[in-house]
Amino acid sequence: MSSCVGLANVLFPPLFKKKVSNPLSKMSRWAKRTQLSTREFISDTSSVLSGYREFKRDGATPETAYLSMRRLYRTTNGRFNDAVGLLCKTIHRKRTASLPESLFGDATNLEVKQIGACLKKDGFYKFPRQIPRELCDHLLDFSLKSTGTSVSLESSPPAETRFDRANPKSVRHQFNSSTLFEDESIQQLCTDPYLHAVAAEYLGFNPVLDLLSMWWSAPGDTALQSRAAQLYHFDMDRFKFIKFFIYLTDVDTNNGPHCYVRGSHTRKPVALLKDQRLTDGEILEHYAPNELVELTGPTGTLLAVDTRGFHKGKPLLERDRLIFQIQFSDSLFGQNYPPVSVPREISVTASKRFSENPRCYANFETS
Ligand SMILES: O=C(O)CCC(=O)C(=O)O
Repeated sequence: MSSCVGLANVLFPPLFKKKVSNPLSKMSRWAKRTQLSTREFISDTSSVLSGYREFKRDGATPETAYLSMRRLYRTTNGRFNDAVGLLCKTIHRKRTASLPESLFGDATNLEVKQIGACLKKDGFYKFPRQIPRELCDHLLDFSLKSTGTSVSLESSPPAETRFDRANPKSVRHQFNSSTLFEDESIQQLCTDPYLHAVAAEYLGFNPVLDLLSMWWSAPGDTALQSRAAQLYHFDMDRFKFIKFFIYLTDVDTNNGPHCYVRGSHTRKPVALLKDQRLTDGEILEHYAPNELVELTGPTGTLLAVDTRGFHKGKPLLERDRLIFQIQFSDSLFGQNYPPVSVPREISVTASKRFSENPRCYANFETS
C-alpha cells in the first residue's frame, strides 16, 4: 500500500499531494502522540483474547482481561473499540423492530435513522418524545416504596433502606436491577422496541441489554462526588455501548442535570485519556465552554448518551433528582454485572420479546 502511495505521489504529484497521505507515517505519528507501546498493545490484546475465551466458557470476564480492555481504549484512543464494533456489525446483524408496538407511539424507521445520525455526531440526543406522565409518576412512587442503597465512603456493604426525600442520607441512593425488574412498567421499558431500535441503529448491530438502574441524587457531602459520578469521566465497562436516561423529576441547572462534552465520544485529547475522574477545569483546558452541555428537561425527558464521551451528573444545589437508566452494549464481556432476576410473573409482551431476541436479554435469568 505504502509503495502504491509513493508511486502515485511520484507519478501524479499535483493530483495526489493533498489527498493521499502515507498511512504508515500517519500510524507512526499517532503511535508517538499516544505513546502507544507495541509490547503493551500485544500483551493487552492477548489478555483480552484469552479472557474472551474464558468468558465464553464460564460466563464471567477475568479481572486482568477487563483491565486490559480498559487500557486498550486509552492506548488506542478508542480505535480498538471501534474495530470490535465493526466485527459485531458483521456477526450480530441488526433486526428490524416493529415500532408501532412501542410505548413511545408512532415512531418511524426514518426517525430512528436521524436520531442515530445525531448521536454519531454529538454523542448524545435529547428526544422530543417524552415518557407518559403516568408512567413517570408510577416509577417515582415505586422508588419511594422500594429499598435501595446509599453511596458512602465506608467499605462495609451498605444497608438496604428507603430513600427519604425530606432527609436524604447521601448524594446518591440507587436501586438493584432485580428489584427494578419486578415492576411491570420497567419490564415494558426494558423490552420497548423503540429504545432497542435506536440502540441498534447507533451501534450498528443487535445489542445486549446489560444494565438497568435507577437512582436518586441529592445535595450533600462533596467528598462523595467522585463515587456518585458527579465529576467528569468516561465509562468503559464494554467495548461499545449506549445509555438511555429518563428523568423522573423535573431537572434544571440546580438539581443535577446530566452534563456531556459534545463530540467527546470519538477521539479524545491524549492528555485526557486517563482512567480517572476529571475536574471541569481539566476538561476546559481542551474543550470550549459551549461544548459542555447541561441536559435539563421536565419529568419524562428521554436522553440517549454514549457515555464513552466525557459526562457527569452535576452536583445538586437544591431539591433532588430521580433518573432511570438502561444500557445496550456489544456483549456481556467486560465489567461483571450481576444477572437480572426475572420474576415468575412477567408481562406477556416482555416474555414474547425475550423469546424473539434471546441475545438482547442474555443477562436476564429466570429463577
Ligand atoms: O447522574 C448522572 O447524571 C451521571 C451518572 C454517571 O455518570 C454514572 O453513573 O456513571
